[in-house]
This record gives sequence, structure tokens and C-alpha cells, in this order.
Amino acid sequence: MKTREVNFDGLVGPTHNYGGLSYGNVASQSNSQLNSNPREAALQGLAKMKALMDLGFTQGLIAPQERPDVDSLRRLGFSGSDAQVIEKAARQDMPLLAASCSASSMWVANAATVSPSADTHDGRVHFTVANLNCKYHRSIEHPTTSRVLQAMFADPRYFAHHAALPAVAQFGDEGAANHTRLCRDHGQPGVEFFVYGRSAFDTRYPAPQKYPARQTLEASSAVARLHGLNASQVVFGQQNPAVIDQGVFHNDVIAVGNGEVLFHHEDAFLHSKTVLRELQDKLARVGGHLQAICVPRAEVGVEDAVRSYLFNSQLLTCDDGSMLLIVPQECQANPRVWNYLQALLSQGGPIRQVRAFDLKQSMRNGGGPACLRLRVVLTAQELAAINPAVILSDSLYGVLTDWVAKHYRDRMHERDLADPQLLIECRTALDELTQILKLGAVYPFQQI
Ligand code: SUG
Repeated sequence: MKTREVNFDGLVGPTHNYGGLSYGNVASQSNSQLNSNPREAALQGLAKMKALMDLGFTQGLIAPQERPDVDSLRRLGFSGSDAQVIEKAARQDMPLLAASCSASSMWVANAATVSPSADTHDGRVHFTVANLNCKYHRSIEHPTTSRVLQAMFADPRYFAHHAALPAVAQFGDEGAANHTRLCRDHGQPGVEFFVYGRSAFDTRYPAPQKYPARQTLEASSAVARLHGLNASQVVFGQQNPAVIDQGVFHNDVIAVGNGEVLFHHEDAFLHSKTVLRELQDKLARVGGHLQAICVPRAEVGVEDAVRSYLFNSQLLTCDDGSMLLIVPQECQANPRVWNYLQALLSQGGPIRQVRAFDLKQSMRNGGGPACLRLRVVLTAQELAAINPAVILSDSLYGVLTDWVAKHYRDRMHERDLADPQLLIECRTALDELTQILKLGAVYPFQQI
């Protein structure tokens, strides 16, 4: 069996809500305080996973996290029983309670950066969990993310896990959302493309004026070092600060790569020509030929890209070598984007098919198809070494949809977060999930 890319999607957690927590993420800010539907959100995500499985792709999933995060609230000075902690936080600092309740771990493109064994110094798959240091509600994800990933990729002969980078803004790390791998074939050595928003230590680099640049050059460099990547196979490129200021808070909102293809907006990168030339040269050294598909701003503006999430798509290689683009339905609703996609398909390039999915619940918080998945390239041996219970099958899909129907609410608003019953519901659901996915005790409430 060939080496393949496996997509592990984040399962949406029971507290999914619109907290307006992400300054710089246009959808999160503009949908703040809307009613959410956690059940529908989880089912939309599962439907995408199932559809990709039905198309013949190996599909995995990553468990959600325990929320409200009462341990974090305790660290911030709220005391008493769990119910009292929640009640005090709701009374004294509602934004903090909302941040402690976010189901943001669903966007697993931010869970970690992953380098396949073909690229690393010791021939193992390397994971560095992202510190997500730019936003408090995301910065509390990585301890549980580490435990969950280690419960999935447990065998140290094949998998190496690195702790999150130091928890300071200078090492702000957003994981795979700012990392793309280009290669001739998934099993061959590839070029790892790290896209950063700013340099923390070198003031000569430009930076956005309005919104934060979440990923630093220093963080990207540290991850490349930790993974033992050869300098001849790594490219660092800076995101265009002007597009960050238009709401492109992660590089995966403006570019996506797969195989030899880099699908990107004309305004995605600073010094675009130089970056693309370096990618082309380094890819050529490992036997590949870069195929950059540049979307001109005259056809699709940055605003359209941000609203439709055209680039937050999954670019997947089908069995016949052609590529399939998985986009959110918002692309279909935008005539400029949809016309562009129709024209792209008719050109006979590498992208031959487009499929649109309804992911509205996640999209309203700025999370499209690409945000919801973590890509892990695995050889047949490595795939055989992972925890098989996290790989989707028809029967697991059935079990999980029943599990969602049993445990998830169909409506959530900020005021519901103060209900101590929500924590009990979440723990009950996750306790059952750890058994379904055979994860062991990965959650704080399960630690003794
Ligand atoms: O970090 N939204 C997430 C969206 C992450 C998207 N991921 C990628 N582009 N890979 C974020 O901004 C909003 C939560 C809220 O407002 O309730 C949020 O966290």
C-alpha cells in the first residue's frame, strides 16, 4: 500500500458557540452572540468526513476538549466547587467564561505542525503542538491536544511528539494552518513551506498595522529545527501584512498546497516571486515540478476570498492522480468565486473536481474545510501503528452520529455557558467518547 495523506478532522465539541473571541477573524467578530447549534455543527463536520471516506480517502478524527475549562478558571483565581467556579466566572468576568467554553479545538489545522517521516532527520513522523499563543481561548488547548495526539500516534518507533513552544507572543505558533508541504509524491521527500506573519526579533520585517500576525518567523524556524528538517527542503515565506489586515489571520485563508500544486491568491505572500522561485528550485531538487495556480485579484478580490473561504479548501489527490477541491458552500454563493472555479475546471489543469460542503456552523466562526482537518502523511507501516479506533468507518460514523444526538444541545447562546449542567453534559459525553475512540484518560477530569 502506498504512502498516503490522512486527514484527521476535529470533531466539534458540545459547547460550540459564537463568542466573538478572535479579533482579526472577520467571521468570529461579525457573528458574535448569534445562537449556535452544537449538534448541527458536529453533524456537518461528520458528514464531510463521511463523504470523503465514501470517496475512498482514509479519514480520521480528533476528539474535542473538556469545556468549560474549569482548571484554567481556577488558575485565574476562581475557586470553590466546579459549579461555583463557573457561577463566579459568569458573574465577575463573562468574557473569560466564554473563552473557557470555546469549542475552538475543532479547528485542528491549528492543533500541530506535522512533518512526515520522509522529511525528518530520524525517519519518524514529527508533531509539534501549537501554543496558539495569540488568543487566550486557543492557548489553553495544547495540553489536552498533546495527550490526544499521543493517544492516537503512540508508538515511539514511528512518532515523535514535541511540546508546545514557549508561551510568549514572540513564539506565537498556529500549527499547520501556516505550513504546507509540496512534493512529487506523498511518500517522497518534500519541501516544507512555513509561512509566518512577522518576525518577533528582527524589526526590519514589516508587520500588519491593524490585526495581529499570529505566527512568527522564530516559531516557524523552531518547529523546522525540532523536526530535523534539512535546510535544502525548507522554505520560509512571509505572509503579506496587508492581507492579514483584511482578515487573513492564517495563511490557509489565502493559500493551500498539495503534491506539486500551490493554489494561492495573487496577494498572499510578500516578495511572492522570490518565494515561489525558491519553492520551485527546492522542489526540483527532490524531483518535483512546482505548479503554482495564482488567483488574480482582478478575478477574486481578497475580500471575496475571506468571505467565501475559497482557499480554506482541501486539495486532495484522487487515485487517478487528479485533484479534488473541497470548498465550503459559501464559495457557491459567491458568483465571482464560483465563476472562477468553473473557469479553473475547464482549463484542464491539475484540479479536476470541486465539491461544496455545508459547514455553516463552523464557518460562522471562521473555520472552513481546511481549518477542520490536520493532515498527516503516513506510510502503510505508520498507518498500521496508529490507534485504529480513530479511523472513520461506516459503523464508527453511525456510533458517532448517535453519540452526538444523545449528548449535544441544538441551541447555545452565551447565557447558556453559565449553566453548570453544561460541564456535566460535556464530561459525560467525553467519557463515553474516550471509550469509543479508545483514547484512555486524556481529559483533565479523568486524571487522578
Ligand atoms: O482561531 N475561530 C478560530 C478559527 C480557526 C480557523 N483555523 C484555520 N484557519 N486553520 C480562530 O480564530 C472563534 C471562536 C469564537 O469567536 O467563538 C475562533 O476561535
